[in-house]
Amino acid sequence: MDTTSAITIDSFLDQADERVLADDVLDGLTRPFKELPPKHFYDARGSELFERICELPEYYPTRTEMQILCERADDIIAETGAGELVELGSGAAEKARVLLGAMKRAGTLSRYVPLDVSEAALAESARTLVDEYDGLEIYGVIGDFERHLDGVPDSDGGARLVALLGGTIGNFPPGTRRRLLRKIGGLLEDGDRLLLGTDLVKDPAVIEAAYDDAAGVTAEFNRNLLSVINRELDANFPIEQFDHVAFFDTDREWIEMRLRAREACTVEIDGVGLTVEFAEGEELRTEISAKFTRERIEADFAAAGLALERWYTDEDGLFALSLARRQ
Ligand code: SAH
Ligand code: AVI
Repeated sequence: MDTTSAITIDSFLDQADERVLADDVLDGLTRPFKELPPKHFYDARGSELFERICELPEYYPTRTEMQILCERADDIIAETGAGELVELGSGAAEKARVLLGAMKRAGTLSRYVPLDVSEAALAESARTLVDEYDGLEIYGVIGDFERHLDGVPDSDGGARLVALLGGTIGNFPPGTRRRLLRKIGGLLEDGDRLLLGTDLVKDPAVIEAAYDDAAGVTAEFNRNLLSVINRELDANFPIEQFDHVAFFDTDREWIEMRLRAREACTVEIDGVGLTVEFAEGEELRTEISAKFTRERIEADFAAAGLALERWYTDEDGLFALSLARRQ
């Protein structure tokens, strides 16, 4: 554990966790349809590329969620009385800044608990925030929110807000999503609230443009997954031979990102002793990003033992923030 003045950072990622990438690769690349979980995008370069995605004109979720938060943060803090913010998948913590500002104005601000797999993003954001908010205590958790929610410290006594923003919940398929929401609900005591950001169903062309931008940043972000595997598992993916693919599945109402092999190739992944064949045109699924309706969110909450209390959206109905409590 690393403690400097107001910042404590606790890491739950150790050597056993290096095996997680190895196991996911071994598992995902030997399936009949190749697939890898999106959490492996976020090494230091992947986190930087995600920050660039957030600035793209086509990628509406970040600026829309930010706009809703800026308009509603004071209401959310007045409604919840929260003084502690626990943020899962905190990234650069830009949105936390808005909520912490509202807590400061309300006179409740006490502690920020970011949790992220990306050590680089977490350490950098903690340094910036502690300089900005006098007296703020930061307890950072480097870990995987699917496995390390136990690493979140007990509440500091006041009401707390647990946030999962950016639409990250949409990166999980329905069953995993509900299990994760149930586990997150376990962090809530009476009076605590969950703040969940979700992207909403809309014109597929708008969604597809957001995941296939003209500048090619999302394509680079997608291919970065192969760089992570090459570096961490001593593999030889010919990265530039893989094309970025993004399409909206209208039945499932999610967008999929894939990487398509332009030519047949054989990849050696020495770190797991695996040889993988890709046929010409074969695709590897790297991410799903589900788009929601209010009904779907209410159903997911009910299945996870949560109840929707407040629903905040923008005037174009692009994105929503839901405030929920334990049932
Ligand atoms: N909340 C920020 C960042 C969203 S990007 C925003 O709204 O802009 C998703 C973030 O979640 C990244 O910082 C990534 O490193 C983190 N992340 C993804 N999967 C994770 C997991 N399983 N456990 C912990 N963090 C995860
Ligand atoms: C982090 N997550 C919610 C982003 C999303 O929109 O699903 C990741 C992303 N993938 C491509 N662009 C952004």
